[in-house]
Amino acid sequence: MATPVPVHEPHKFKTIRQIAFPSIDARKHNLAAAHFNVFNLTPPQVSFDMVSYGSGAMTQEQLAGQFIGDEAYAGARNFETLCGNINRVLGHTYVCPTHNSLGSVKILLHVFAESGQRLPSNARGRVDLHAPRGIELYDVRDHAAATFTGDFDLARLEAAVVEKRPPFIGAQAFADGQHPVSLGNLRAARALADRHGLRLVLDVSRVVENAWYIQRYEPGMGDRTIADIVKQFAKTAHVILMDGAQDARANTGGFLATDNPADHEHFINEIVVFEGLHTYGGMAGRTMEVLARGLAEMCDEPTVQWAMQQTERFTARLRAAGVPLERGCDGAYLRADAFLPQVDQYPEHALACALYQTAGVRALVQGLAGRGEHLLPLQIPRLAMTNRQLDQVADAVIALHRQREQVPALSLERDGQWHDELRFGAVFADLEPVAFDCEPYLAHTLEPIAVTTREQRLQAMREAGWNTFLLRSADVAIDLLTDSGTTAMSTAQWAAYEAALPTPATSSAYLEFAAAIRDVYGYEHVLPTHQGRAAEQILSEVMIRPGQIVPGNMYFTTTKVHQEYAGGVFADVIVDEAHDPTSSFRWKGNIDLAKLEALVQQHGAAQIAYISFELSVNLAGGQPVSMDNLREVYAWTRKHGIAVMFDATRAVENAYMIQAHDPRYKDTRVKDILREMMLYGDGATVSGKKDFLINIGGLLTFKDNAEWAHKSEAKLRIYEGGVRDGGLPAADLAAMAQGVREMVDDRYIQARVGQAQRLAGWLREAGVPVVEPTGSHAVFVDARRFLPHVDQDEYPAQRLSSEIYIETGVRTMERGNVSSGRDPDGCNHHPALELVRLTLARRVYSDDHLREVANGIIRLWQRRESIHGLRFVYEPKDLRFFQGRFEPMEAAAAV
Ligand code: P61
Repeated sequence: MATPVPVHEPHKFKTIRQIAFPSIDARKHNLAAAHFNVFNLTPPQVSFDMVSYGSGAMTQEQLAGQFIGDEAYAGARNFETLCGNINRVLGHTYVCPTHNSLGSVKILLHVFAESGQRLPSNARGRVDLHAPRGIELYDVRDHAAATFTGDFDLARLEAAVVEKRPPFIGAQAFADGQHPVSLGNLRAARALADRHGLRLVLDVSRVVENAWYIQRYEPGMGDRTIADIVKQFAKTAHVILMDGAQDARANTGGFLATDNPADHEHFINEIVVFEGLHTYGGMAGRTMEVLARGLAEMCDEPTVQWAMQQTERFTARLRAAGVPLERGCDGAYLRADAFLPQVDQYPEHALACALYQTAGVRALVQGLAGRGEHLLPLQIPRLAMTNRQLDQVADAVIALHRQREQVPALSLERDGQWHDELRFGAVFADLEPVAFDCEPYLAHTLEPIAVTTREQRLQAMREAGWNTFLLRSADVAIDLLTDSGTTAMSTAQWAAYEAALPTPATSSAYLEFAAAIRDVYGYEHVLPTHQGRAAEQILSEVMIRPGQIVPGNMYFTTTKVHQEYAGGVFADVIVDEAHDPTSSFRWKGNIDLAKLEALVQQHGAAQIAYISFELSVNLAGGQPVSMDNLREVYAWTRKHGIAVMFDATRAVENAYMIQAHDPRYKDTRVKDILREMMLYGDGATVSGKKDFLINIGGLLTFKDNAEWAHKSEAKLRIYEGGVRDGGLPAADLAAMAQGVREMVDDRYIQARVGQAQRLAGWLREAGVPVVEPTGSHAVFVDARRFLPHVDQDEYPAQRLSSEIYIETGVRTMERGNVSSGRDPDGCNHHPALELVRLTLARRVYSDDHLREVANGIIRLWQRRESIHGLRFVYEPKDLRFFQGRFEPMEAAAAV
């Protein structure tokens, strides 16, 4: 049996590349400047570039390979790796590397063919390469074939071979991107070639996608693996050639390979003339490594099934709406002439322009013009897009199809032989534009996630003492433990990281970071720290006199510990609604001014160290503070001479909640909302591992008080590092500076918070009790209502988080009785909130991952009575939730 289609990506996003969303006016301007030929548009002008060549997401293994290029002129190690992998995956012995498949074709034709010959093939696309050389491609594809439309018509092939005496027979896996070939037919073509003493030359650039068709549709092949079929398929030919930028997901590269040493010798004799040397063939060492690793990985069964599912889904959605198309191996090939029957000249260009105008989507027609095909490919960049994005692109095409009659023809202004040469003029029609609200980024590199069985997970949970903190990441499929430091960095952040110049003095990266903070917060003094708790320590030591009260809107573990270490006493002043998981009050992060007032009455203003004001209150469920509350608290503190210190760890998320739920701010950019919020405070600590979109880093910042900054710097030197780096390398500072710029992008933050809202919605629909309203960084499941039969001293949230892992491979975090600890008298605190936190890493998971998270939890909900409690078998004194170990009550009862 073939692997079932995975329900979500078998990987997560490791790094991302941001997408631009030019306005409709900008798009019109760009189109005119591009002479109405979308070939002339550049990526920053395009939202979704629907091309699959060299645009796929690499794995992190491939990316790592990029850094171990052996750039020796001769005999590079990477060449040996490449040869080994070609041999293993494709079964051919002798390898001749080339710079890409054009290089391979160049060598091939030079060695075997000459002008005036006719070459039978199942593919026509390569006519572009043959015609200019005076070699005619002769179509012998079986046009009557039903599924394997790329099969040879063997009778016509035989006739062609006898009559034309071609130099060889050309074959292409997934011919022209649309026509899969059966293994049986390819073998028959090979037999025919052998009978006539000819070589069968096979382009395997899209062999994986072809193999999927064989596995699915060719009788008797359903139980073979993709890897097995790929090898059989490639072995069937005398000579293979491959373009690295297709199935192997390199950005370039290629090769010819054969088992025939004489042919190989011919190839490598030409290589020195046309491509390079026989051990690099026009590829950098790193390219050979990326290609070699891509080859080794390209047959991974779940990945292939996932990618092909995307193509199926995309084309099915378009088809269902009546869009005329041919299904390709990597997307939908729109039939522009049927789409726009009113346009008789270059309908594919008219369609491409209309699609760009309405949606910023680029579909590219390439090669020789005037072939009379009028197909406009909408190819899916391999593994780079989510289903949510693909659905929205499909919907943009469907929206255009509905207004197809309005799409104008283009007038030819400059003719040419090739599509990229053409220039047009046009008058814009009033086409209804389409807006996207999907993730504003693509996957750049991928990281595999664990695939485990239930038995393996149960075993892992036992070994972890029923504590999700003690699980190995390698055993976790979807990790919702925390959003702290788990971000996928952008390519722009990596670029800054690489470019940063190290120094223990003042780095340019620090200046960039400080400028970014001044820009988004409006605060003058910028002190980097290695992460949030380090900033909290310094702030507490500088600002708290022993015995002083520190009022705060709910505690956070590390914040409270540092306040207490400095001699302060934490006082909770959050509104009562925050402690009630069923209250749907919108601003549960607010401070109750009456509680503040009471503290001043009781202790006097001088006894208040400062107000510790957290934005998007983590332990309340990621609950926002309203702008009104920020203003009121600030005004109140001005009367009493008390400072306001924000925990701005998730301030951007709070700003987004204000935009989404305070009608006065619905048209204000998140960046401007944040700037106003920060006006109502005097300083802030930040765990940069959240909002700042980085894996490590933190910040202590003051609006204008130079004395606090000076005192803090003295501590920074002792605890952290230099005053301009806080112990962070310049590289991390540079990535953080770029993250600060990216975090205030409205589309990003909307997509992020939208994920939490959708996940909560799916759970709520099924009756699973979740904290209301849903916050911004996480969804909190209410374990008290989920497991009402489990006593709070048997740790229902801890047990529920363990069961979620065993059921689904999803890791979550307890935030309840275990986290909150014991009173001095030894009794558990019994907090009002007994929760399991499902925390969303930034830019890492898709909706499909989260849908599966919801499904697993819903299955548990349906059998909740069978779930019991836990008891401690090892209980550390401080912060026991990190390292505590448990056993199930039922196990304890059985003894
Ligand atoms: C988290 F179980 N948060 O949410 P640092 N302030 C706030 C945070 O959310 C925060 C810090 C300060 C974590 C990590 C974590 O008991 C725990 O950069 C609002 O982690 O030092 C961290 O920032 C501290 C999880 C921290 C815990 C402590 O997952």
